Amino acid sequence: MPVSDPVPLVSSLSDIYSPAGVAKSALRWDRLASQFSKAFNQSQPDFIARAPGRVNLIGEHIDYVGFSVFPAAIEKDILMAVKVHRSDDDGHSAAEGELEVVIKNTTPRFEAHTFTSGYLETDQVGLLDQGDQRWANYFKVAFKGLHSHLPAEVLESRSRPTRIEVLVDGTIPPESSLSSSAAMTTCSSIVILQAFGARERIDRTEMAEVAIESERLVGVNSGGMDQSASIFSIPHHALYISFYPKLSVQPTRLPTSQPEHTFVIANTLVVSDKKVTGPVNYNLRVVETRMAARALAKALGIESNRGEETKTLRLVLETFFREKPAALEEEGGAEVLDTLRGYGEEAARLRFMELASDRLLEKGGMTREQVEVATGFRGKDFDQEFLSSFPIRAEKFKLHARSVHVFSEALRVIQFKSLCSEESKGPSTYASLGELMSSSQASLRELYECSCPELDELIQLASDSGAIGSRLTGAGWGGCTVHLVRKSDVPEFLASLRRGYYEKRFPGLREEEINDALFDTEPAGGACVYQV
Ligand code: NG1
Ligand code: MG
Repeated sequence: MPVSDPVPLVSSLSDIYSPAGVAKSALRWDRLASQFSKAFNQSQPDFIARAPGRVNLIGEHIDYVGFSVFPAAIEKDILMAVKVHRSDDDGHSAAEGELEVVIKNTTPRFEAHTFTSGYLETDQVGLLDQGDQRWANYFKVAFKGLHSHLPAEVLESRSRPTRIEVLVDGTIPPESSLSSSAAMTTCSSIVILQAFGARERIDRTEMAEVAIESERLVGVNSGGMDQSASIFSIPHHALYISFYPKLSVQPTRLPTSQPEHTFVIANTLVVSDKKVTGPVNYNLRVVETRMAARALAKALGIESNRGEETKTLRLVLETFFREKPAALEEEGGAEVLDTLRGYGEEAARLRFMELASDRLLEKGGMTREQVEVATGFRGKDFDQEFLSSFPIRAEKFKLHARSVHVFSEALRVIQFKSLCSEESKGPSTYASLGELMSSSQASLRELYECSCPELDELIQLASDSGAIGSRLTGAGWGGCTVHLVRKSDVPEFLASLRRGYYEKRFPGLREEEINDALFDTEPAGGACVYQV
């Protein structure tokens, strides 16, 4: 399937759910349509849109640096049942020249929210603060982001929507690193495109780019993995998503589509809300990688070390090898050339940069003054360069550790994908995949410092219970873990995690809550619209 097509209408639920999930999902879709009638004056929805969450298999904290990642969509998703009222039909008209959006949720704790917007400007669509209506922000940012991409004749048309009614039903646990937020943004985007009759006019790449930009409006300086995964996924495939030189997606059939192995997701049930903790974790990491990029460029003697070309670690790599095309062979050393023989040029360059970071960047925490010296950005320049886009709070910055993680993780993604693409896979392939997952985890814990005691405990327990490889998935500091497990071992594996983690730490948990936190997964299809 060419992945740049407009979002397709699906013909059957089996196109988007694994066989085991279809019956259950069909029930849920029907129930949502009748819940919609209750919520909105006995009317029927016109369509249901869907966007899935994702599990990232490998490639953590490198999307915002510009390196490729390897996620897969999961069956858990956001559904939105939608009815669109237009100026030339019923009496539901908002004030002249205004669109009204009413958005409700099947989960009572997410309060209903209504907002209005002009058709030609979105100024009145303010962002909400904290509170029980905060979840609706994602719809608003999607609307704001897409607005300038909607064709003028659509916005000015007599049949433009005057009121959009939305009922949201989500099965992705919020703030658990399975990307509920990106699924909200993505699903909202499809709803808006469909409501304005613009779905065929924006291809999926543009949609993903807009969704990525939009989601930053909630205050997290995120990369583009989650929205892309939600938009492009196809069943049984992981996606090799590249951001450089531009967004591109390569579906890769997973080894788990052969019967012997599967991925299991286990949620620590520790909630990690980046919108609250961003200044001391996620957004701070983004800034540390930017500082590392400037410092590394300077240490490598890159001429233009203050321009756009060295803004991220990805760009430092590109610029360095553009200026010194022979560096791999001349200064690479045996380790680098070894990587080159196994995985090609890109992998060898990553290894080169990992070793260069290790050699050239100062180890341990650096004060602002030290970072000023290392990067050459001082005083106001420093504020402008590192502190102006998102607020952060830190006494010390760790450039060496973050940079070594980024380059080594980017290399592991290439190795992982290459193993998945191998024609014949034997036990040693799975062992290698597992090792890559485990070294990713070690790097995230020790160098990126985004694990937490519960993640470590669950991962240790998984390894003792027979997982071939285990790691945290998503941003970390809580949320979920992912494990590669032999299918025949799954029942015992689940039982062991249940006993050793959930029953111990959360004794009151109900059966369905445990099943919601601990489950095996097969990659599901991506975002779509389903005409009711
Ligand atoms: P999660 O954990 O799903 O919020 C976040 C970012 C990704 C990526 C990962 C770490 C958002 C929306 N997503 O994912 O872009 O950077 O962390 O690899 O913030
Ligand atoms: Mg998120």
